Amino acid sequence: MEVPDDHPRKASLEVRHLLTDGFKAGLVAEAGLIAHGRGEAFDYLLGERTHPFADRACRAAAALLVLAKNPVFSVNGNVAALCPKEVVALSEAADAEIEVNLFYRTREREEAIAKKLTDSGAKNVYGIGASTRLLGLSSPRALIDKALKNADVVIVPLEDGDRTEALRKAGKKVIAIDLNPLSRTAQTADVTIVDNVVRCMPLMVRHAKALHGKTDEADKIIRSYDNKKTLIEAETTIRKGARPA
Ligand code: PTJ
Repeated sequence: MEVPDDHPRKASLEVRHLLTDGFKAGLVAEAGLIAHGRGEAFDYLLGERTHPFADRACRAAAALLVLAKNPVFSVNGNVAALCPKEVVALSEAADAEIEVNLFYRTREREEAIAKKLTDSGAKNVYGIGASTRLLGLSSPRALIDKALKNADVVIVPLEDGDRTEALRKAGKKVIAIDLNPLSRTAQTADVTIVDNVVRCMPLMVRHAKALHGKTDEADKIIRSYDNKKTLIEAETTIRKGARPA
């Protein structure tokens, strides 16, 4: 359905339609629609805009990617439906591999998501039929492609907290994108971007391109970055309620 131009919630409804279309196309899990609604509520309280704390986190995330040897981008159904082109752009800007990693894992969804990503320009998509397990995690999210087990930095948008904990225990740095600063994922990650994935992905691509090859600068950014401060600023902003830009 075409949303009329003068509808006050046009942008939000169009993003919603990406999810419902993604559900019909077999990319998004039923629970993914519910997860999006939760995200929308936090986004509303954030004024549906990118705050300075999120921009700083995007820059710190880009710095981690510049310093990484084997970065991996974990993609689930919601992310594939919302921003497949930006996933490809960031993976190219950061020399990161892309893996499909699902909570509600079926072969059909793995393949539909991989196809969406290759149709959007991805050269390689890992994780289809993955059989290696990440220790300390019993959900299907534990399955990783053995080609990626040496990942040192993992980007996990819209994740469950237990995978982030397991990745950190395995010695990996985790970049989370989560509109809820109180979630276990947000609290456990090394860098948490409290912003809508559709807004912060283009920003991360810009930061990753600007920092490409600048390891000294990236190192300086990481040393001065404080994720606890980001989370406190995000929670304070939500509790006060931010106005739209
Ligand atoms: O595709 P699958 O099978 O891997 O399943 C994916 C879902 C999303 C169903 C699964 O990961 C899940 O249940 O996620 P949760 O535990 O509901 O967590 C989703 C988190 O992402 C919540 O904290 C939401 O606030 C947040 N969120 C939702 N939409 C967005 C978001 N954060 C950033 N941008 C969004 N658009």
